Amino acid sequence: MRKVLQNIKALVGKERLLAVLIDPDKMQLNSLSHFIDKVNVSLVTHVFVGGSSVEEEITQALISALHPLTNLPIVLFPGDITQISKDADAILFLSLLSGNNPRYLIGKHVEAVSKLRKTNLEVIPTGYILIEGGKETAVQRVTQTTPMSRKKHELVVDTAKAGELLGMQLIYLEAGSGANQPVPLEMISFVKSELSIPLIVGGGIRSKKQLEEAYRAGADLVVIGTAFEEDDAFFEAL
Ligand code: 1GP
Repeated sequence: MRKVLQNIKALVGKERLLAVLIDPDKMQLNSLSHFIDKVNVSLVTHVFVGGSSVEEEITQALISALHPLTNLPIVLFPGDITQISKDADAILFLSLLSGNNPRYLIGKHVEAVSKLRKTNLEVIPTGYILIEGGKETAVQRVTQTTPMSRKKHELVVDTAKAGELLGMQLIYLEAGSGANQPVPLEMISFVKSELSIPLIVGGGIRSKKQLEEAYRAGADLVVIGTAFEEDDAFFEAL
């Protein structure tokens, strides 16, 4: 399937897209089938797979097990090049625009190419912007970068726009997994109004109300991991 981005673009403004994030380090393979049964009958439209530091075989094992269980697009959301699996449908080729660490702006990408060459994955250039979420998150620790201030809307807007002008196909505003505070709604609105590419928002969204607010503010696709991981009933709540 090479149509993940095309489908997202086609659905923007028509359908609210929702990705469940599965961290291979946290998901037990023997719980996967039960979990995916719930995903398949929920509002979820995409399955994202990734974590901040996951060993190679663990991601591969999870994707292999996941593939026969769902028809939803499986999209890699990798924390590192060890998380590239040829059996997913697409990969978010993330450049951490909010940080000034060259390894996460371009370095890891160069390392990834020899692996990507051996796959048929749809590669989606994605500008990834980390926003303060009220606590230190794994992305911050691993990348050794500082998130952008929740108050500097203009700088975040300009960063997202610069990503678009560089040719990114998606912008991802991230408060970090398990964030205390999701990305501010006003910031989502400002960024959305400047972009002509789809906007992904994630991190710290734990209720239906917060999800709806994020969509209303302008998120095209929302990513939720922790709330699904911690509470099975969240699927029904949605
Ligand atoms: C993290 O945006 C995702 O990269 C999801 O965050 O786990 O807080 O839902 P949560």
